[in-house]
Amino acid sequence: MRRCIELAKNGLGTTYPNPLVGSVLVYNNLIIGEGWHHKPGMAHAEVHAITNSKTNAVTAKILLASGISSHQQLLKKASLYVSLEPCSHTGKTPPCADLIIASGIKNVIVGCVDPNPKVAGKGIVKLQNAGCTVTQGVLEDKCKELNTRFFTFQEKKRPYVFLKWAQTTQGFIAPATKDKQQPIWISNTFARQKVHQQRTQEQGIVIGTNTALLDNPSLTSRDWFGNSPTRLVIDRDLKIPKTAAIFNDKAPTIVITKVRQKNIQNTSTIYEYSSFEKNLAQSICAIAQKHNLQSVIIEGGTKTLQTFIDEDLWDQAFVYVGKISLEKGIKAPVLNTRLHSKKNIKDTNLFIYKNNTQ
Ligand code: AOF
Ligand code: ZN
Repeated sequence: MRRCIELAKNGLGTTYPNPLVGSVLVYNNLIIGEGWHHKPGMAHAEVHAITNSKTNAVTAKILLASGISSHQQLLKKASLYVSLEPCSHTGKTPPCADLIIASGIKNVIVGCVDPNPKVAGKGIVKLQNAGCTVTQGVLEDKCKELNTRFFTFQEKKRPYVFLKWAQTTQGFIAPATKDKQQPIWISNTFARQKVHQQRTQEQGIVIGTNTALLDNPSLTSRDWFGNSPTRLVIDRDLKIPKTAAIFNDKAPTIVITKVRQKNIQNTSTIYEYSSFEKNLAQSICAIAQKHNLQSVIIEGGTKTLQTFIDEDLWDQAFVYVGKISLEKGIKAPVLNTRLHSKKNIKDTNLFIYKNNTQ
């Protein structure tokens, strides 16, 4: 199951809206096939594992050395491990449970139940009704953790929320005044690359009006290969000029505003109304949910980040602390949470917090 999780992680950033899933086929303690889900609309992990077993060198060796006559006969004696319950429904692809049954596999080991209401235990029942032995809940917590975004989205009906900011050791996220409309770099280039890597793994990225006006960020993934997230910008009174980098054509942008705006079809900027009276973070999450964004990074500034902290609507925080020194500046948000872990990225420290109340 640990290998299933490892394989599944290869799909990080490309499986949306589908979960990360890995699968391993085992005979006599030897892996004879493995695979993971790559992209929506493409084969599920179990399909890859079974297909891979046909051409796997270990399978060939076993068939030569044992009295097992064919790959088909070998599958009858093999065990299939999968980090998420095999699906029972026809979506973009046929049900994996049907394939497993048709392949003659009798022993299936499942990490966790699929929270998708179309599956939700029905895959396991289908296998059991066909005479398969199903063992459930192996490394269950780790398998759920693997798909924490998918689970949060399905069960809490909101995206998984990451907070992210960079601050100086004195606790400033930006100087008090700036003469140029661009970000001041507090963290080092390696940390910045990590930030861009994370952008390729998440579906949405949120900033407030001041950040758009003062930093003019484009919020795309330039320093890492992969998708750029959908940009969500809070612009209550539509103050951000159309020439701002956030409106470039590199990714879609959702403007959260109090001004009733008509959406023009086939443009990459979408306007969504929010009353701005209370619970703004909740309103942003509802908009992200509506657009099927399973995870969002709250990128700043302090006011926007503090809104999510005050409404207790966040799951993980990434705080980069860089070496540069600022005499005066804009204070970083305040998190009253115990530190979860810390990483050193050369001279930038990354502090990771997890929200225990969620
Ligand atoms: C599995 N194995 O590797 C994955 C599963 O539209 P489809 O056919 O691709 O179905 C997507 C749903 O299937 C997805 O929402 C989730 O419930 C399940 N994903 N199931 O047996 C896999 N990725
Ligand atoms: Zn499936």
